[in-house]
Amino acid sequence: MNNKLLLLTLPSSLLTLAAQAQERPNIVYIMTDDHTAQMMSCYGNSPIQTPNLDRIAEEGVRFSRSFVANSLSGPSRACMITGKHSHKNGFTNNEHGIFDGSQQTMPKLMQKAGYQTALIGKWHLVSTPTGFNHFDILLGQGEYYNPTFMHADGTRSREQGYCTDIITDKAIQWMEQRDTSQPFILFVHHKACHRDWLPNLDDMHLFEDKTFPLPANFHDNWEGRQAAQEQQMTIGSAHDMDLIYDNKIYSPGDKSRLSGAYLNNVNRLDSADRARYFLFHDSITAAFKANPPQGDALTEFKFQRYMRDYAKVTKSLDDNVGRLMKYLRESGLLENTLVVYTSDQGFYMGEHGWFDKRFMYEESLNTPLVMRLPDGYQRRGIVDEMVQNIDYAPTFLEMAGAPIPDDIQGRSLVPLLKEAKPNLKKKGSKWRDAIYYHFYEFPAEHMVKRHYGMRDSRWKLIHFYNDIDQWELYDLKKDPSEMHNLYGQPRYRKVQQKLHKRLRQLQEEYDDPIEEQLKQKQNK
Ligand code: SGN
Ligand code: CA
Repeated sequence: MNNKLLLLTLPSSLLTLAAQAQERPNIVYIMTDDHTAQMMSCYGNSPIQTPNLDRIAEEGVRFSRSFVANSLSGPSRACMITGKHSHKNGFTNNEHGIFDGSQQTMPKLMQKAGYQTALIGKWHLVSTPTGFNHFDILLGQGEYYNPTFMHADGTRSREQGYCTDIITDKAIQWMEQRDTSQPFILFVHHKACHRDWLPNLDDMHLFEDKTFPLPANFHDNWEGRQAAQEQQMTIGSAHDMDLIYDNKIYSPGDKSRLSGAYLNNVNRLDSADRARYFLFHDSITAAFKANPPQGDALTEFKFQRYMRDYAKVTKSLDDNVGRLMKYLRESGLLENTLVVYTSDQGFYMGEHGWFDKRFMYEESLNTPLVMRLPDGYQRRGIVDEMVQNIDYAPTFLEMAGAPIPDDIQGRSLVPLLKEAKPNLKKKGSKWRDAIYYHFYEFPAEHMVKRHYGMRDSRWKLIHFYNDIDQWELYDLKKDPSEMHNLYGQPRYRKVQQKLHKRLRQLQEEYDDPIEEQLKQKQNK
């Protein structure tokens, strides 16, 4: 039977479904780990080039104010997969969390709407993924070299190669053999650029003659910010940034807090590659040991090594995103596909003297977000409206033509994306004026205290609690690097009051019980 005849014989409900399947966009949702906007050239001021990521923005949109709800991997992933803040989805921190996969999630709702769902790469939510027709995931944080994957049938295998390449290969393979009668959503979730920034061996030599500029506040002394003073994520601290694990300064027999972890990771390479890896790093170690830097010079040496390794890992990531985009282009899928590129949070590239994330300060509250839009979505260029990772779930659902359940807390971005010039002043289409944030993982690695807060287009109010009770207030217009805590200064009394009120409203709107919990604790 030819196709036309086949269509004529199908009942009309099936015909509608078939037509819908063709019209509804596919979604390729690429998410990286710890990739930050300061290291993505379309965001400006990046010391490295990311041409393939930039191209997504050039052909689509780039969000200039894209935030997470909780700047840590598992919690961030739980927010995006449920469209809800951490206190609602229950996964508040990496160290004690197991994601309750029986709850409502976006992949399950997408399946219900007739989408095929697949997840490749980092998952990090501990429980077995639910709502996916197919998954192939890294264990926990995953490994850069010859990583082990857990497959959908529960079996595990160690695969030969570099993590970012393998995840891309698997994503393409899945699209090649998918059921083409249905639209799909594919999560491509990389380990790159997470600590300990182990490069693809072919990229090891890159950036070695580059000197990265120090951020202006690299030598911040955290005056007026107690939580910042008490963190453990400082590049200059021998405890926080490990010369062996993080900076790869190692000769056989050397030991440090994290040297065992370093060797475990590198020893995953087979012997020829391991020899190649050490041959390269031995010369850097020898030069270091011949003339070991001290004090600030040592801190700056560690910064340069950190930046180079991060840049190498990011180069491979950008190449692989290019490879995935080439596949989408050449297979004819691109025009009707929403391609999202984002990260689970931002990262400090030496700002305040730090690496890692967690704080509600701009570098890690922000996360890169660019999208190439499917047919029928007209918006292009920079989107300045404040968006958050709880918005992805409702966005994907609306694009799929599926209903958005009332208990989802994020907002669909479709109204921002549909028209070239959306009218957001119209009654009923006003966009949000502030976002809410809450970080819980304390006491824990890096020792960033618990805090919550709100940010609007100009101001930020943060409350650090648990073992302290400290407020911070920043004027992002005058002090974008958040060096001057204005809280309690008489000049800012009015604005402070206004922000407190808005923060309270946000906590009520999102139903975060923290204020009541703190009050109860005080009364005890
Ligand atoms: C690991 C890292 C930390 C990092 C957390 C969370 N330490 O524990 O530096 O903050 O992951 O990162 S390491 O010694 O194992 O490298 S997250 O992105 O997964 O939340
Ligand atoms: Ca992360």
